[in-house]
Amino acid sequence: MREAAAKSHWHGKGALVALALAVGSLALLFPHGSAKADAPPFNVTYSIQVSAAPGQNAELHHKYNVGANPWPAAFHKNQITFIPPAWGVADGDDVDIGAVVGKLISQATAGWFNNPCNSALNIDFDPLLNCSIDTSQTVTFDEQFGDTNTNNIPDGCDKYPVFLKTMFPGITPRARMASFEYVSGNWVSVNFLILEPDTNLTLPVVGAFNPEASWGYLSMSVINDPTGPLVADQITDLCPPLVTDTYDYSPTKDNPATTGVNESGHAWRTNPTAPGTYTFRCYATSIQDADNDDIDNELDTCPHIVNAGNNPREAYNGDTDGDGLDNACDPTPGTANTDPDSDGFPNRQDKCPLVSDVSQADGDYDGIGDACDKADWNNDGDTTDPGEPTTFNSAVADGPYATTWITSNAPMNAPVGGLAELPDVSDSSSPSYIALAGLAAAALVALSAGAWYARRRWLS
Ligand SMILES: [Ca+2]
Ligand SMILES: [Ca+2]
Ligand SMILES: [Ca+2]
Ligand SMILES: [Ca+2]
Repeated sequence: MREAAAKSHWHGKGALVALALAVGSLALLFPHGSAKADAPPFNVTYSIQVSAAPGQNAELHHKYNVGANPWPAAFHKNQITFIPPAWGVADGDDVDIGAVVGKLISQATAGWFNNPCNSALNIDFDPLLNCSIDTSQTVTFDEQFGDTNTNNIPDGCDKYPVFLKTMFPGITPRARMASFEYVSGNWVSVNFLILEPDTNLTLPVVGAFNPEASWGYLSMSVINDPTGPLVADQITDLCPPLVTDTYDYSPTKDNPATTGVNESGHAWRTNPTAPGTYTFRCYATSIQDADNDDIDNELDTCPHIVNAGNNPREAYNGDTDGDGLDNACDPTPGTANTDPDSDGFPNRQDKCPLVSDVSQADGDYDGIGDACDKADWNNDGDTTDPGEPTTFNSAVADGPYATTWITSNAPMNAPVGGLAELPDVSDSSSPSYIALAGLAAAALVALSAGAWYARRRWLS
């Protein structure tokens, strides 16, 4: 079942950075719109830190956290953060392609080789480069990692990844930041899209997402190619906790790989000129939970059977034979079989553990594969086989999900004596150190387990 998606993204390496402090703001967490009261716990925090005074070029540091306590907690699926419209946000065409504009440092929790989801997985995407937004010149996922024009900038930066056009048809971002890392034998890409305020999107499961212009620029990330085929690999689950630190540098830095070219010195993020209070917003949704047992579909090997006693973080918990398939839907709960349907995807990774589905297709993005996203999983004429749902509505994606909006009212420092006091960014106690705190996030939509944004795709 599920796994696939998310997990993979994270493949790789990395290390996470700890966050700095976030001071000074009030974080509000409130439900919005279609918030689902019965969704599994979804504990998200977000903070943002600005490193300089009004009017200055300044780094933005976003820290996003999907927590583990209380366990169980759902992982996220969609995440969009907003940079207030008063900020200066560079147009990608005004900055050199290949300029170093930031980094993403993450610490996720993974299950490896069908084992429980309890291993730290660190991945750094460093540096993030300013990359082309010319959607008429594209590369495939695989082509991103080449360098056909030998300019020491990956082709996925020189040209626009075609899968982003598939995911966001008709949309040209204001800017794109990307990083390409070779991790444990696999190439991994992350693409951050910065979209103009008021850009309308269609999100998986959620549907239409129409932000107000006053919320500011949308920022979100896409790990690997969510539109590509899933490939069985060693990471079989992703789950909370997840901590990510994303830095938007300003001014830009030189790319040391491009000899003879100095990409430094461009404004990338500029603080508002006026002191005041600015609101950062983060929108996040969780993965769904079809059977309301507080284990989200991506992690629940029995997504249609309540098995709340199973803890997918612990070996043999609710899984007597330890094969990754919970007793609640294991046809042979006392005899281990890590891939009973012989489709190459082990139980914890398989979107349908008991139905062979090499494609792992999941058309409604609910984390349950098409092959078993129905009352009669195996088409044998009855609906009483292990794992088959007792009630089922094929018209909707399975299960409630949590929707969270988090806002952070951030006071920008007032000028001192009529002038903004220059901050000492190495000293967080400096009176002009501006920090904005809040819950939830800055930049990634996609670091998620959801099939749509997070689907894994590795080079073979
Ligand atoms: Ca279940
Ligand atoms: Ca089992
Ligand atoms: Ca299967
Ligand atoms: Ca499905």
